[in-house]
Amino acid sequence: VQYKFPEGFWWGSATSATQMEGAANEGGKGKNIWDHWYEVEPNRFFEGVGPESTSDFYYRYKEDIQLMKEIGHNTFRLSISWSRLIPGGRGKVNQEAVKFYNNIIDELLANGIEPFVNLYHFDMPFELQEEGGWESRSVVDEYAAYAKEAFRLFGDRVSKWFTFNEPIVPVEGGYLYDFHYPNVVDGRRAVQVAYHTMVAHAKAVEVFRTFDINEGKIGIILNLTPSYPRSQNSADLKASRIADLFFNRSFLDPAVLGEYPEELIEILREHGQLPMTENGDRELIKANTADILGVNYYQPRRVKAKEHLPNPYGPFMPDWFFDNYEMPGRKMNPYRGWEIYEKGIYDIMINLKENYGNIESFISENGMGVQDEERFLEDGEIQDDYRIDFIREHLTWLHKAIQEGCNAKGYHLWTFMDNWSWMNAYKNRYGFFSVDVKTKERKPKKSAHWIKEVSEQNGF
Ligand code: BGP
Repeated sequence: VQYKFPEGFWWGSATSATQMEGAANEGGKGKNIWDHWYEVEPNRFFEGVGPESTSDFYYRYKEDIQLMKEIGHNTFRLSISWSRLIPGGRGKVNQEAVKFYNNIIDELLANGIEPFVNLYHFDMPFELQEEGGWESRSVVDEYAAYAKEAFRLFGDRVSKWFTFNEPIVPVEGGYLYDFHYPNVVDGRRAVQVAYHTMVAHAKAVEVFRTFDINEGKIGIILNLTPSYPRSQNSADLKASRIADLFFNRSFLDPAVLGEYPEELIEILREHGQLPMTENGDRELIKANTADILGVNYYQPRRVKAKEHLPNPYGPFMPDWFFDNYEMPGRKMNPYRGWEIYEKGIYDIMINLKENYGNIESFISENGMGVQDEERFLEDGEIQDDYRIDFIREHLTWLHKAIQEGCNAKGYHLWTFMDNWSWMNAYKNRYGFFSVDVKTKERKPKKSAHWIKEVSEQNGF
């Protein structure tokens, strides 16, 4: 073994309720924005395949947890569906959901797999979205109430908690770039949504601290996209710094350091975009920082100085301050179209060590989406050597970061088995296991055997 990881390293994978559970209209679950959006626009992004059954984990969790164990997982991240636990988003807890999540947690623990539980993965209960979603301050309070229920119900057995997965994505998708419900393009509302999400995070952390959860930790999962400038000239550097402020530091700083970057506040103030706040928010955010940080890393952001002036009458956008830059010769995932830059994982970790108190962290998502993966089928098994290479290269950089003192505790692949996705239904396959969309049959890919070996020898 050339690359040995620290003892107790977390090997596993991640998923989310909407993408994996299925049973979207069963077990007393309420509607979330994805159920709704699919109902009204089934063909816009979803190719006519909705979230109603996805990978059917709701009914097959036992079998799936055996497969997790079989490939050496010692940890697994899932999310609780707010609209399943509390249909409508407020009020009464759904006992069928309690039973379901209890079963999963107990089954994982019985198989030596520690559950990492995330409270929110893009899935606002539809009724609360109708009340304004994250634009509404009362939804923030409902979220804190939901978090409290979850800690009360499952906190005796779950000790790793996360408030949000990639909270910037609903801001980008829902309020800036039109790829998540409610498909609004309005910078001011985007800022308000981002701010309220952070307040919600801090409130949930505050509630968490009132519970006596044995060695319990709470944190947040952020998709960090290191920002690389085209050149070292001052205009490119500035563009890259501002992109970093908007897309990384807008959540990373308040979540870990307890305060927003001064420069970000200045930019928003200058453009009249500061959000509405309440007395006490600043102290709340300051006092309730994360214990642990999940890092989702897929691709970097390459940035250059703005070449054309933005339309001054258009809505305020982060894009006023930079252009994206397609670096010649960059390595692309040929099967999906995202850049692959393995060293990004190292740069993120070094940044956390140097500027964020070396907070305890782990790679909570990293993975390679592949379209038409069936074409790699040989002798009944998908030969995903490209995925093995992808994981190995990223792990090599993660290993180097750990060698240099970074506090990285684990690696979770996105995802355990192929699942339904927000923008493209089943187009991009990511799993260690393939899933037949019709029969739901699971089959290991070559990478499943490989990761089993890696997890068992704690390195490669
Ligand atoms: C992340 C999300 C996941 C997952 C993944 C892959 O941003 O947290 O939910 O979907 O991206 O992206 P996609 O499914 O769009 O290929």
